[in-house]
Amino acid sequence: VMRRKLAAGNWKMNGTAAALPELQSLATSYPDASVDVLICPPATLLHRAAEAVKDTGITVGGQDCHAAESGAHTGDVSALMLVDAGASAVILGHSERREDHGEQNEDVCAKARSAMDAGLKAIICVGESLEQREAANTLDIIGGQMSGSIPDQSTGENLVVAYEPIWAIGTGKVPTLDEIGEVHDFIRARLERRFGEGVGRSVRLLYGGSVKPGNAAEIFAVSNVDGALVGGASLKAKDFSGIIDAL
Ligand code: G2H
Repeated sequence: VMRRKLAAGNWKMNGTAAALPELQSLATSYPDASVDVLICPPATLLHRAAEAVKDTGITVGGQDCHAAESGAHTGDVSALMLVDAGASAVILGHSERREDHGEQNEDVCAKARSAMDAGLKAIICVGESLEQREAANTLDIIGGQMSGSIPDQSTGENLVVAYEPIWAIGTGKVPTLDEIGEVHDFIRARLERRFGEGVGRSVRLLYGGSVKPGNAAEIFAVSNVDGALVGGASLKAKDFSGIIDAL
């Protein structure tokens, strides 16, 4: 199976209209589409970001969505609203959502179903804490998050899984390449077991956590790493370009 490489930028709670020129400069650097480039800005910027990259090889996505299509949920945004704003994907179950908003696996799963029903790719995040890694529970934790957060309707088209060890997020610490490979091979095997080889092998797996231009190439060379989910280094076109070029 040929899996298209994917570089996904997660701007988190960063960016106002002043960041749009940065996005435009990124867009002019990637007119061809040999790899997929996705930027997930804050919801307030999504529509303008979509306009800024229109007809380029870059697409935009959300960082979360509500599980319901609409209704009395003050402050929330639905998957349909993300689509309406121009999104092609949405990040779900990021550890910062799990921590800041108490999101559980079943919440993430409900959001993912809603996203997939709306035609979005769901980038579902899994990852262990430092405590869990030190107790040698990493694979159990990842397995549990996968069974609980990934919906049955998943396909190679609508699902991307991002492995983000919590202790590597924004800290500059990165697991060894062997550690990344072990988890990615495990995720691949679990997907194949649950969805069959065809689907299991076509789902893209991203590594996330302190990916920088300087370490991207070695991480992308690890088996079953199909790209990256990038936080800090996605905010500047120059840094993110360095990562895209390493794909
Ligand atoms: C992990 C990652 C982006 P950073 O959260 O999802 O952030 O690259 O800043 O570690």
